[in-house]
Amino acid sequence: MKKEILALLKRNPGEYVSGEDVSHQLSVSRTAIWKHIQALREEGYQIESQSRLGYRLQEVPDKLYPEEVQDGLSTNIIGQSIIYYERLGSTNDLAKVLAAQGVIEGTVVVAEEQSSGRGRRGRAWASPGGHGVWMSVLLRPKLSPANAPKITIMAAVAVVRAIERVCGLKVGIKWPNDIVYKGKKLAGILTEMSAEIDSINHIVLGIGTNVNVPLEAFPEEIQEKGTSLLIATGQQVSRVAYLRALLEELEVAYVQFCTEQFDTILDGWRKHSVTLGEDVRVEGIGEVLFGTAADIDSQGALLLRQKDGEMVKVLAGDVTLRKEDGSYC
Ligand code: BTX
Repeated sequence: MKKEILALLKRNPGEYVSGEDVSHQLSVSRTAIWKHIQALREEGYQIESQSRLGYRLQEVPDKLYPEEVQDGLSTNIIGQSIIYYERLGSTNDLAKVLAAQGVIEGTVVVAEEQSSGRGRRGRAWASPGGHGVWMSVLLRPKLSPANAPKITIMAAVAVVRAIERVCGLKVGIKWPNDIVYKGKKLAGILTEMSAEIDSINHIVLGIGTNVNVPLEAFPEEIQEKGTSLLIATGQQVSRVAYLRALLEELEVAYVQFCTEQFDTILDGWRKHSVTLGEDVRVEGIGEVLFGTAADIDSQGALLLRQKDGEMVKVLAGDVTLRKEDGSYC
């Protein structure tokens, strides 16, 4: 009922809706309306009330509430169910628990703040409250586990497109999972999988985007290497609009992925890559490789041309680009 009252107020922007009209249209008592209005106010909605005129929605809070994100959301799979928390350890961790409980594909977990946000290989992901979009999506592709790295590639393309859509900023992708702007990290992707030998049970795709994170909200050690849309554009970006765009772009890419149109995704990836053609250092699992990033293959692996001309395939690792002075960053 609270949602319906909010929707009714939104359908009448800038106008008063009388208690009588709400009561009549939604078949609810005036006392109940008042209680729901109070609850909405506690969530941060500014609703004016005038005894003869009724209620008027004045301001929507800057929160990633499901009803805000789903308002106008054009997806069929991703984001049909959104689970919202003010504060959570890690959205990926909760999504995994929910996956085991059998929630529907496309379920999204989002938190204003993460107290133990995770990156790859046990690294931490700074997730200060109210500034970013820290979210995870549950996917159940009917494919073999070998396809999982493609999900990260797919997500990177979706993030870049969503950013461009909401604020016009052209950002780059550094293989495999970094979204960068002027060499600094703007967003990161953590893909985690539960699988049998030959089939994926589920994938939890976690994406952290520094949307309105001011420099001082980053831990000191990240201030040098991290950036945000706010820092890059000098303007606040609507987190709700960004999350909605991200869910929509993810769905477009996911449908392509599931219908074997990965080449289309790869084309998008190549277009935004800041890695291809560069001399790089790749820290893989237990080895460090140097060479030129030649391409990515149809599985999302990086093809590295080493000095002796030999081409090696790298499935996972951290890439740093060679600068003019010979150092890597
Ligand atoms: P990664 O391992 O590629 O990057 C982690 C590294 O990035 C850290 O060691 C640190 O140097 C740097 N870093 C940490 N926080 C930030 C930040 N906010 N901005 C820029 N640089 C940072 C990247 O892993 C994958 C990140 C996924 C995060 C999402 S958020 C929602 C979901 N839940 C969760 O716990 N993780 C994912």
